[in-house]
Amino acid sequence: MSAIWNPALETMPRAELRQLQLERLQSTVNRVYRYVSYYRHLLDTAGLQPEDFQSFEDLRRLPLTTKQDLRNSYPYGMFAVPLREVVRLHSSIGTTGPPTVVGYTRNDLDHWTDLVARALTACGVGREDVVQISFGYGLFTAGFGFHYGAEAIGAAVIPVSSGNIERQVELMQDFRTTALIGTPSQGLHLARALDKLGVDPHSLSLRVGLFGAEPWGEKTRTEIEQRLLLTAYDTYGLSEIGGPGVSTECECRCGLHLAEDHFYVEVVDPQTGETLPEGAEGELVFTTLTKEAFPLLRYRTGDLASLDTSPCPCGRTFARMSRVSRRTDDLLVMQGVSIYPDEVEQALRAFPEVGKGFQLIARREEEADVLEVLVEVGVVPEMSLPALERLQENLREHLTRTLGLDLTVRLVEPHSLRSPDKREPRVIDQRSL
Ligand code: DLL
Repeated sequence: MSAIWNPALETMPRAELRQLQLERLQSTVNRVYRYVSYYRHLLDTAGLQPEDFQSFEDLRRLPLTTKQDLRNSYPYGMFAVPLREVVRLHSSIGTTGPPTVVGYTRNDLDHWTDLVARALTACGVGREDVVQISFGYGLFTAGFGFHYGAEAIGAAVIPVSSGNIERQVELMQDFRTTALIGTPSQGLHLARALDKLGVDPHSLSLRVGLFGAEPWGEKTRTEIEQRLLLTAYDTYGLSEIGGPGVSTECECRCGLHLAEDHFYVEVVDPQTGETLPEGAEGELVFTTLTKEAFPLLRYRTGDLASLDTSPCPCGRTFARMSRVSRRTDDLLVMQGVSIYPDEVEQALRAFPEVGKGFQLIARREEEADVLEVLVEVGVVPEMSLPALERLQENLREHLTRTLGLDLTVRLVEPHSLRSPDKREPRVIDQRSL
């Protein structure tokens, strides 16, 4: 079993952990009541004062905070410190509305670094490793998040960022990369690039990979492991809560350990908002416990998972969450037909000419629901206009038959919906707007 970065905290008895969480919750509530008008208003409306928070039951009396609440406060309305105390800003990828901006104080950055260091250590990455970070650096939290964590554990960091796949392969060969960090799609993309360039994976030094920032499953894990010859771990996070480092698998790979000393996690029924018992699948809801610049109470993620607090062979006592395989906003019901994006993805696999990205857009036109499916064209080969029109019509026929619903298809540019740095939502439901 590999080392534990912060054993005193990561293996703390759960009763002590609860006490620590409660104390940190009380100080967070105090802070947001004083400095964030949105939360002051929320507490006042619920008839709560900060000193009323004596248990997590009291927290549950507050409504959930949503992405829209963050958007309404764009850019700095939810910050709990003045800007002069903020030393870093990141932003989520804007899709339908203004993006969300997250700020970090010096302490926030130190905590974040520590969380990522824990995650890397849990996956067996250490100071002997050469870590290639293939996540984008920039406003996206992933590149910088992993960068500082990897430096903290003393690994040699290659900040290559995303893109330029040939260069990625060259660096893996020349710098003898042992640990690869990126999205699972990039993992597969690299595997294909090795094939194309005729590089034998046995000639590389890869042994471990941390993959996340998008849903993936055991099939993809097996494929990445077999083609890149490494052990692949799932790592989860979201910018609103701080970025990567929120939860990561340990070597047992039986769920992702949540950094519960920094976050209080609930699973709620996405429809009613009611807290669900351990083991039930529902929407993950996070309350930050140590964040100074951008604290959030009961933030609903839209990610579906379940929790498990049973002992883990690795010795960590932090609860484990299941993989996030679906989002609450993923299911689209139209004319009584339930449409899952996974189903569409599978149907599109029959067409080698199309790329990975697609988007379902539901609209209401003259009292009727209509569905438009945007489909990315693949990068190669270049197609003539008549061939594109034929493809579009074939896709329409195939999807109409598979989904049992009339729809239109529109082809869009390669990578315009999905690329290593960009993930448009797979479903946009404009009917309720
Ligand atoms: O993706 C942070 C991150 C970076 C996590 C690197 C892991 C590795 P956002 O851009 O705000 O932040 O996107 C967050 O991506 O709510 C999930 O829906 C999805 N997501 C992130 N990690 C996973 C994962 C980063 N391991 C949103 N499995 C989240 C499934 C994931 N979905």
